[in-house]
Amino acid sequence: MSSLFPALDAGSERPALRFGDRSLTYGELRSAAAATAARLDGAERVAVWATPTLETAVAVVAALLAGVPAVPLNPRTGGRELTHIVTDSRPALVLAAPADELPDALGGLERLDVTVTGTGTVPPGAKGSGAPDPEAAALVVYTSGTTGPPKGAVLPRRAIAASLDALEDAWGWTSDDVLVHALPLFHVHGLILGVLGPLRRGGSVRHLGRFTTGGVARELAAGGTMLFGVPTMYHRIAEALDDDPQLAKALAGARLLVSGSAALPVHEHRRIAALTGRRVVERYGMTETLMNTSVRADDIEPRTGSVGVPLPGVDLRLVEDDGAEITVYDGETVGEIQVKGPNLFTGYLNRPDATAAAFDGDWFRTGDMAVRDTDGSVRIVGRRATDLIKSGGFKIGAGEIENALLGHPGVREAAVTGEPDPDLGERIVAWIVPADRDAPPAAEDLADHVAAQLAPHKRPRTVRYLDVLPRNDMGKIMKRALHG
Ligand code: MCA
Ligand code: AMP
Repeated sequence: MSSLFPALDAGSERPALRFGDRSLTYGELRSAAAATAARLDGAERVAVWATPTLETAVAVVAALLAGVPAVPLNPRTGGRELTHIVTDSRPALVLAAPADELPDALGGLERLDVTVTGTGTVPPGAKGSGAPDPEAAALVVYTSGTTGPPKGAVLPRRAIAASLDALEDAWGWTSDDVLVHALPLFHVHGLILGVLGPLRRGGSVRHLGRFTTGGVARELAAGGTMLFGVPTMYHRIAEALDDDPQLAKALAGARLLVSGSAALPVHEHRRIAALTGRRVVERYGMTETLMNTSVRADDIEPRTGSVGVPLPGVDLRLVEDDGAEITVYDGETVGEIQVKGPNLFTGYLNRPDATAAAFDGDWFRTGDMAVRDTDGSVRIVGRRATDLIKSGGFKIGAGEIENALLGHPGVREAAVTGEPDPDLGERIVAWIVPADRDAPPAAEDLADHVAAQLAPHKRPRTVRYLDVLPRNDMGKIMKRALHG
């Protein structure tokens, strides 16, 4: 397999990465990443403390050059989840920016400081240089399931290359594109699409550090051509548009506005189109599959509410509950989306059981329910598992939050559901039977507890107290009976 980043091999004075007021050209990135790569030789796997900074991008590129799989860590992850991830993935080192303070939960993990001004060359024979094995693991990205702790999806180099090249085709993505975004760098969206994507094309990325509509307006007005965001970000943009003509002008001037990670509600599509004259293009993917479908940039139809057509190389089918394939494209018959293609992961780390359960033969079961319109485009209508919540574009398993809540001394029983939220898409709601009826734990206490154990985005936004949880004859909690 050839290099993942031809433009990096060439090195040049062209801009590659900009985070705030710090930036690197391709030549500088090559040199800095090679310096770090040289220090990874022989490591089996490394963790990256994935703050939204230049150092994280350099660390991940370094690991790819060295051919050492990288595990991006959410720097806000709490003790319990972090312990799980490092115990499961056993990184030899954690790569971090020199100023980062690392938590105790990383245990005795050796640290390697990543500098963006380093100079070096990749050692000859490094597994990531020359003609690396396309099946070799590039990244291990942790993702939540309905129950239990997150699982590490092992993503080979082949999947990253295939998915990014399919998007090149769908979006006409070139080296002239300047991508603007503010996504976190420990998930596929922000890291693979948002950083490795521009680098594979030889274009550039400007990361805002944290999301603000002002930052989006500023960077798009100053040469940004594409914007990537989750629906919560587009919702906040739509809210700000009325009072911010600069934002409307900046969006109107962009070449492509892309939304993903969750469904963008039709009314947000319409508000943004009405106020900017630009439509937002949706693409559909998953940690395990990278990108599956997208509305094409050159599509002349508006496609509101559609995630477009399967990307080049991706086979997609809809399947009934009994396993029968749906062959009609009638915009009505609902089935589970299954996919296969070079974009797929190789499996969950240390979890052959979960990997086997995720496949139907060669087909990966996404758990997403959809219909196909008469032209073959896909419309997602829901999810098979009600115990998976998408909040702010993050996938969160109800089970992991319930387990964390049950570890709080004031909680006797707990159930977690998702409720519609205009900003987050879904809001996490905790239903609690207190250990002591007369002294229930405060909602804020429970939110802090979950944030400290798991991650802040997994904290319940609403807590409701009950005397007893509704259960069926088998003792199973009947979540559908829980209503606000
Ligand atoms: C609040 N905070 C707390 C607590 N309460 N911290 C600790 N304990 C608490 N009890 C802090 C937060 O850490 C944060 O700190 C601040 O308060 C605000 O938090 P929050 O309200 O949760 O965040 P937000 O501002 O509402 O964030 C919205 C967001 C975010 C920016 C849209 O949800 C986001 O970045 N989403 C992106 C998700 C994503 O990338 N998904 C990709 C996975 P501070 O203020 O200091 O920050 S899906 C994927 O990859 C697939 C392949 C795909 O299809 O894309
Ligand atoms: P994750 O497992 O965090 O990578 O999230 C993947 C899930 O996000 C998918 O299985 C879908 O449920 C959801 N998703 C991603 N993109 C879209 C989209 N454009 N529309 C609806 N759902 C989406």
